[in-house]
Amino acid sequence: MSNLQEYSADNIQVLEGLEAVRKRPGMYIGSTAAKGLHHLVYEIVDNAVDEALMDACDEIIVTIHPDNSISVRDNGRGIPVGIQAQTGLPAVEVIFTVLHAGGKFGSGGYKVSGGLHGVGASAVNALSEWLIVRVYDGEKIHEQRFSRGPKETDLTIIGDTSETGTLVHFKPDPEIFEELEYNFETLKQRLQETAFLTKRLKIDLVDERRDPHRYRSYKYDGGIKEFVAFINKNKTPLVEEIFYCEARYENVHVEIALQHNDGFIENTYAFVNNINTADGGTHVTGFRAGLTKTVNDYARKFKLLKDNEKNLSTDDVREGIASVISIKVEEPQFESQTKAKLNNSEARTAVESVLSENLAYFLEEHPAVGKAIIDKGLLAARAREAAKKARELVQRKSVLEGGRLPGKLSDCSEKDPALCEIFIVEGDSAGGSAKNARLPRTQAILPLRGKIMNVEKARLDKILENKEIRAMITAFGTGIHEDFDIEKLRYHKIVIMTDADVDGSHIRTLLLTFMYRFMPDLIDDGFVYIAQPPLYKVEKGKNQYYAFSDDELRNILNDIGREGIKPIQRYKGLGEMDADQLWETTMDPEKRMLLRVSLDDAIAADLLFTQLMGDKVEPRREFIQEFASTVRNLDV
Ligand code: 1YM
Repeated sequence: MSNLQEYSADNIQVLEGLEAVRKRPGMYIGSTAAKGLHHLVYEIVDNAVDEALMDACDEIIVTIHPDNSISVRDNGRGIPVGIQAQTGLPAVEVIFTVLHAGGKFGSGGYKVSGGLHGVGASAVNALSEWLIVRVYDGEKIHEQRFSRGPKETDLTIIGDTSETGTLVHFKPDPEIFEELEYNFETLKQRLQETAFLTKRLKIDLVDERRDPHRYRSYKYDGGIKEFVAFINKNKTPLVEEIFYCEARYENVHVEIALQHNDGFIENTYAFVNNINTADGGTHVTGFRAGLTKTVNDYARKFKLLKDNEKNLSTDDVREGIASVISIKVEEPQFESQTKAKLNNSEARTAVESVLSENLAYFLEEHPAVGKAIIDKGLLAARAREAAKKARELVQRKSVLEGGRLPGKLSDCSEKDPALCEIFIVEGDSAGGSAKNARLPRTQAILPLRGKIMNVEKARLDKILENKEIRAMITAFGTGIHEDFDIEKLRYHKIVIMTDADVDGSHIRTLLLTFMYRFMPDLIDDGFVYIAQPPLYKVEKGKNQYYAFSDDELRNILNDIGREGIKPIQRYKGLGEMDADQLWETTMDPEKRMLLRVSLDDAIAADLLFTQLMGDKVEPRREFIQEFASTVRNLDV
């Protein structure tokens, strides 16, 4: 009797727990938009990855079904089906109906703390219209079904099997989520990252919504060493060897891989229990300290730094580095709710010690690598000195000139930045049309001549000598890098207006790279837009129609018929439009379409920019396709 009472009391608690998740989904999975929708998948996959980390599973298959339900199958031991003494229920039922703080359950080891929030399988169940779990125990298949949390069936044997593992199939609840469609690219990226971080684990992604189905399969025997090779894929590595180490220091498991390339940008990705810590933290601090100290010690020991030369700075030794730091700790502490920054102080010591010891050894074994890193660091130190002078010069100049604006800028008269827009226009002739077309009170025009330089391929001092770049920096008013101040932004819409051809898209990309590298907050805060000039003009009688895509052209022609229309005009460049046309189609705030540029996934963006700036064509094409999906449609 008392058992029964306890049982029903537990049961009530269970339902209250799941009800709480449904009432405040945002608290458990961050959002009910696309981000939260994808998060459900990561929660389930992370349980399977935990099984792989215990060496009990080596394959995970994720399937997007035609109804946008998701199934995740692993070949591990299978979630236990035995009755749990505490609750009198099968363990698997408890896993899916009891809210576990931090997803802690089962025995020891480092668990990947489920993506952002680590609330586990029960939260996914609570937020699913239905969920089915199947456990393969090598003899029987056990199945249990749930609906919006509570079970619909008891755990039942539905057949025989020789396999082991777990299958979870769920459909996100339309009562909860605003967005129900899974994005293949988003899942692909995350699963590839997970595969890099869990060496030897094979992860397959199948998209059944398309005919033929789309497949991706990731398996990296080299783990994060292959991650570094991937980051440097389209760059030129300084040396062939990639440094890699793996060790346990007290209770912290540390893995580090790195390789320098001939570029100037640092690409360091840091993970704690497979969570991407975009804002760094103690592990990254330890990495920097260990790297700088080891490289300088090596340089002194082998007389690669002269006695009268200063030590290389941490910035100098990290120029052009691609590195991945992956640590596992039992109780990660994060500075914020978003888990972007690690706080555990033992992580700093662990990473610094493991890196110093192993890198010192590696450099002695590979003197060519040591020499290349130090030569590059010395160049970086010199360039940094020069850049500092160049920057001071730029700043002093703008003060001397009384903050004078670039000569080519046709500024607007309005002083409130929230109302001001600046159009960055390719070429003087288009600049002329735009100048005649604009609203002089709120719209400013900055024409750029020809191509701006590729900021990934030059050092700061050279970049700041470039006229087009200086004109933009002065016009925006914000300064760059550490001097950047968004409060000084003079226009709340920065609109890139380039031709709809290959050159136009190249210039657009260069402009975006420049902004991303020098003023990332401009993009992050949503101030950067891309104008959408039309591709075609169709005229019939007195009516004019503009088409912004081939599809639209087809629709227009279908609607109005082909009879009596004038020859269709294809605009190759902005310069072919007169001021009225440009105003009407592209600049008039009442009618135009603008795309807002958003880079919410920093790691993805960074990899993409890296790909883009390589010398190979194929990754560039991939980039342009993928980038298109990070540019959100926005009517303004
Ligand atoms: C598709 C999702 O959840 N796999 C999975 C989960 C578990 C185990 C194996 C497992 C863990 C342990 C022992 C243990 C979980 N078990 C539990 C609990 N795939 C997926 N595969 N035996 C099996 O941690 O000791 C929670 S998750 F708590 F029941 F053991």
